[in-house]
Amino acid sequence: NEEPSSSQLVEDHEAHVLVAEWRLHKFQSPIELSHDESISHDHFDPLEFHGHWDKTGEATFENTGKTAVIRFQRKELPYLFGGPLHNDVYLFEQLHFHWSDNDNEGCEHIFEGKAYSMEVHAVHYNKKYNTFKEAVDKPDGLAVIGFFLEATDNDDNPCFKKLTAAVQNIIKVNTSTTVAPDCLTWIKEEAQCKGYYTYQGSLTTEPYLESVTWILYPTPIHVSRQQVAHFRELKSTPCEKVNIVNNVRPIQTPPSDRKLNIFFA
Ligand code: GRE
Ligand code: ZN
Repeated sequence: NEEPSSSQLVEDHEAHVLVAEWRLHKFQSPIELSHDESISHDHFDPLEFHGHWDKTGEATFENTGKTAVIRFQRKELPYLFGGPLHNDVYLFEQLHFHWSDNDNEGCEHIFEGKAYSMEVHAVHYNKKYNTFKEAVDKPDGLAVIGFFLEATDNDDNPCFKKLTAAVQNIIKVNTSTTVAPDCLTWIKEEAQCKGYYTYQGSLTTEPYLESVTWILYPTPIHVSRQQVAHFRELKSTPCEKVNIVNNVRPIQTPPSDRKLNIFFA
């Protein structure tokens, strides 16, 4: 049993103060999405996906004890542009998953009162801040693309086969495996030229910073029940007794003047 160092105590204290301060703000995520309560726009700048999701360089897939996360090792990262992003370039940082212990819950945002089995977050940071760390507390620091996954009785979704197979290599906490970079090519196909919901919100994990432009695609992607079940096998502690079976933040009630926009394709 190690005593925490004084610098660790100071850091923890500062982190708690930061969390308390941010909680006073009113842009917390996730929220419920509803078509009728959104401002609709028929015309929109499509979100542009640039860079090569599928070329050279491997990706690492890691069990962090809280989620499963994919990062690229290479320097040349895919990036986002256009849409609601005010002409800034947002570089890919990581992609991670949220899920729960059953197929009827597991997403963070709720769409028209319905919960899906999982939610995928592709986290990007504003290039003008140079690093994710610098960007994470800026109001225009992050852009996160969210997709819903819905477990069905159908066969495995082939686009996710490499990923769901790789999940079985990172059962132990803090282990990682390499995956082919083309395991994320489905993102472009699912998102390009489709309409989306967008609003200003926060991280859904500590320290809940209000720095995220959320871009959410409402049509769920179908995967098999087995593909979702693999994620529930991941361990959250080294003693291997506890699985990651709920990494979902509950819905946050937005203030009445919170704006939610829908952009139709
Ligand atoms: C998360 O940890 O779930 C997260 C991030 C960054 C942006 C959004 C988000 O790490 O939900
Ligand atoms: Zn997330």
